[in-house]
Amino acid sequence: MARDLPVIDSDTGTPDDQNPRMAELSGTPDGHGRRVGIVVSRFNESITRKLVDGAIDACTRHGVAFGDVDVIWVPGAWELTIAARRLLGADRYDVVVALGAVIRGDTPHFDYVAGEAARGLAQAAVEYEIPVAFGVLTCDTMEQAEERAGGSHGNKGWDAVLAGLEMADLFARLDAADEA
Ligand code: INI
Repeated sequence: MARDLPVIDSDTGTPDDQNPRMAELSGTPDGHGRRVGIVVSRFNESITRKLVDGAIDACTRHGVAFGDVDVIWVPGAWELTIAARRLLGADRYDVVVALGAVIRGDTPHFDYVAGEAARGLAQAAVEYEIPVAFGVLTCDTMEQAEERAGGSHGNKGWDAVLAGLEMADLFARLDAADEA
């Protein structure tokens, strides 16, 4: 498969069929013409609402049409996987973005919810071969979550969209290289 990729000259950064050394390809977070499905949990909604605001802002600022962004709310992070799988199976989205906030309490509940959300979302992405961005905060305290939902550590909803759009663009380039 890699043999079919364009060969990039490592000195000039341009394709160079005469001097093949390696194939190098990456995507950019270009949202033009792309459809984004956002699944977000209501648990810790004061945090997740900020994540979804950041995610929508990232979509529209990177070229996704407002009408091509859908936001689907679920009760908690545990439910993110099954909702994401519905979106992935809908044949509508180029990217699915999962947003949530799991905050550690006094019981092992945190580990089950956070662990299964991560495992389930990763597995779904691999099965469907559609990027699923992981914007689920797993924090010890509410303060840490605030810092990552538009505070001193940025907005992980925004970051998740950028990663998802970059992967969608990369996959489009890989598809084009396969067909060339
Ligand atoms: N869901 C979260 O999204 N974050 C949490 O911190 C959390 N805690 O701590 O319990 C949480 N639990 C609910 C869970 O996601 C399910 O909605 C619930 O178990 C019903 O299936």
